[in-house]
Amino acid sequence: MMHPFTNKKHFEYFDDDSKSNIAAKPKFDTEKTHSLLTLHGPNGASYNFTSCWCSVNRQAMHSDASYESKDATLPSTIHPLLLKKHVEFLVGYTPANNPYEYAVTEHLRMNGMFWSLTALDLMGALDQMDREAIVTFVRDCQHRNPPAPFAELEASEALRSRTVDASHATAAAAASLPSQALPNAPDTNTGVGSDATPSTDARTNAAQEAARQKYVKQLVAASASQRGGFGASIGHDAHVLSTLSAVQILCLFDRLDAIDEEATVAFVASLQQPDGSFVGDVWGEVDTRFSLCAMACLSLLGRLDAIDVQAAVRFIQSTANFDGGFGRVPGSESHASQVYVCLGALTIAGAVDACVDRDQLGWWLAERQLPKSGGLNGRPEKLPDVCYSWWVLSSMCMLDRLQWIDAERLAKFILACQDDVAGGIADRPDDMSDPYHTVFGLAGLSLLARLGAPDAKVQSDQEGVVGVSAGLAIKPVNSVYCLPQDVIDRVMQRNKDRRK
Ligand code: GRG
Repeated sequence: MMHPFTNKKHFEYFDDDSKSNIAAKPKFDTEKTHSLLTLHGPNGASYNFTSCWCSVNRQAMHSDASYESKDATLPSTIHPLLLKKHVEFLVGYTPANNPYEYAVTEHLRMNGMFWSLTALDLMGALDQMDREAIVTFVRDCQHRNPPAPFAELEASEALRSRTVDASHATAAAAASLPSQALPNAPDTNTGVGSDATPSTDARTNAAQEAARQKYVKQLVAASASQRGGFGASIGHDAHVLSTLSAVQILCLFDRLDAIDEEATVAFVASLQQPDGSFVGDVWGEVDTRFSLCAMACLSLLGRLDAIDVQAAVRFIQSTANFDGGFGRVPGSESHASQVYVCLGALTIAGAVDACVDRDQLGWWLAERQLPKSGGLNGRPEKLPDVCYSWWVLSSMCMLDRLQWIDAERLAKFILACQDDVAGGIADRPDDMSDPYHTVFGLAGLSLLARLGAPDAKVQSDQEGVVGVSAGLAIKPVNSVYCLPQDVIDRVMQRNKDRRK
């Protein structure tokens, strides 16, 4: 039977401290809870109700054995931190060893390199990689050349021989097609390559010619606006995410001099919209992720002055929700990873206190810890995942509320996700490890070490370390940029010296 939601009963529950066994949490603020219940967010009352209900259930889970939450089960044996194995795993993550993964992740190459290289640096093993080869690859991913003039493309035989489906002959449709779509534009005779079955009537030569010209113009515009940005791999369209990863990699290797920095700054600044938001690339999607990418990139290059920071802050503020969290765009659901990007951007702008209730958001983030496994999820009622050890903990650091997490239990969860045979860290115990979860698991452990582990005995081979002490075997990580703190110190000093 479903019980109606009765505030009184739940408030009695919260008021009784003996029923809560959540370690190191703040005493529950009944008044705040009440205001949460009665606040009207952009998504309406029922949404508020659901979200608060999750909070209530979270408390109830601790004493009600009949309540089965979505959670992971930890194995009976949890290994200590397997640093050597993780280094071997990442150094050996080559196209030869992983041909399938390598082929299908080309669009993520720059990000993947950032994850692996950062993880290696956090473990003190960056020197095992070929620095010059990597810097050359990154440099080759930058769109450096001015675009070909329209007349040249217009006359190009390859483009002239292409016909374009007349059903796509609108500016809006042309604008929504990525540039790579052009060579594969649907064959007007067979319809191959097109989802639609175009009517023969609609395919007049004039319409096709107009559409083709629009494609070419679009290509020229796209090409022009990509200058200075980085693609995920050589020949890929520029995007603010791969641009940030490229800059982060160059910071790791202290080689920002290898690229055209001014062009990068101009590319990133060109992505800001009049409302302060950022698009990721020429195709126009807006997301608070892109705000962080742009602001982190420009601050690493010492050029935040190239954008309207106040407008960027106002846009991020507009994505705040009634529960204290942030979403992708105004009105979208709070998610821990979006909280990270928004807090990161606000931290860079020095605007956290002006925009955030540290206790309310800190509480929502602490709520992400699951009762059985100790792992963190990204939003209510979802499974734990090692990557949230980064998105949630880094956010709690930025709020100065890291101490609200049960560090020992989270460290145990991260260690339980290690692959003791192949090396690397997975999302959950017994899943397959990968560089993404490896870096965010290690970075999470590094943040946990900030809470201190008084009895820590870091062994000389840096293995055999368990619990929160494991984080002491890893370099301190910066909670905004996800780079080792020594790298950030060096980069910020470089920016200071250049301003002199
Ligand atoms: C500087 C570290 C760094 C990153 C750059 C792009 C970016 C900034 C951050 C990405 C933040 C983000 C949105 C991460 C996605 C995290 C994630 C696992 C999302 C999956 O969502 P669902 O719905 O998973 O598949 P849940 O866990 O909610 O079920």
